[in-house]
Amino acid sequence: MSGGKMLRHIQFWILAVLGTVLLTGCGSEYLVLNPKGPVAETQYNLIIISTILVAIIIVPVIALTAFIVYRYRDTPGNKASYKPEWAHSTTLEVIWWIIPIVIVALLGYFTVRDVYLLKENPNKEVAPITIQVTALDWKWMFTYPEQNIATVNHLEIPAGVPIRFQVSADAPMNSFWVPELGGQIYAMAGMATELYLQADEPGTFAGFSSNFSGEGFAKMQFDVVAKPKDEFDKWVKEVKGTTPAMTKADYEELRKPGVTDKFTYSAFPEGMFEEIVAKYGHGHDMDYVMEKLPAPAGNKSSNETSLNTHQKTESHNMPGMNHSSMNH
Ligand SMILES: [Cu+2]
Repeated sequence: MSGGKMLRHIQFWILAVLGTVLLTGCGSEYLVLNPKGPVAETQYNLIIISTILVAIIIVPVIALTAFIVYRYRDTPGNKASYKPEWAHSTTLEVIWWIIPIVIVALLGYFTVRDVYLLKENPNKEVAPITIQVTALDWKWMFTYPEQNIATVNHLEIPAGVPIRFQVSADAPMNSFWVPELGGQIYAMAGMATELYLQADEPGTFAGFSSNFSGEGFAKMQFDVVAKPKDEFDKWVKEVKGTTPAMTKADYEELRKPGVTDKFTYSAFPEGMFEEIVAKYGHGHDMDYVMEKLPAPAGNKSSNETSLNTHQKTESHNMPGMNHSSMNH
């Protein structure tokens, strides 16, 4: 087989493999590759752009490696030219510096652009609703400050409306992830991370913790049910009329390590999420936390309440937290 013929063989196999991958498409089991909202879509596009940019280097390098091994193999009668004195080529130097520089610049441009884009409301035409997410051992608690309802291990959202999630933890670190709606964000004690997600159409989407957190980790799953706005409003009304209110004692029970079922509450103690965040903050990040978490309407003193509660309670009892190794 000549070198040219071999190269054509290699090209054939690369095209065959790429063709198979592309034509097969993605089954619905690949959640990340099936975006169901604007955030997941932006991230999906970034994955595709990055893969193509990276393939510009990887595919020729793999093909050339195979070609060179074959072309310069040590067999009698190999006609490939042998140039032991060959040391420098300006043309080649330019090629293998310029191409990576352009690729890295493009990767950087698209990544930074999307990272900043996704920090903001992905749907400027619609006002977002806020949902507070608290990772507990080993369950997810969701509090809706605007509706004053709470749920555990399940989430209902209006479709077509951006959701501004504020994510914290009253437990070791977890990670809040609804792959069909967007990438994960860490749930950490003492701070509230922010994540916008939106489901374009009604549907049920799987939610996970994507950061291992111990014994009950595998059960830290929840469904996100997106429904039309009027059905969501109906659901809120129903919750208000038919479920119990969460008390502080209920919460203390809930935060004990263990696996639980789904729960729904018609109310929750005012400022509870802010208190959970403040509990572990002991001063360093408080300005930031409080600026991000304005006091609920009608309770102007809740910030102070949170701070006082924090100082009195277990501000340094975080399991697994090594304060001496932290930069305070
Ligand atoms: Cu500390």
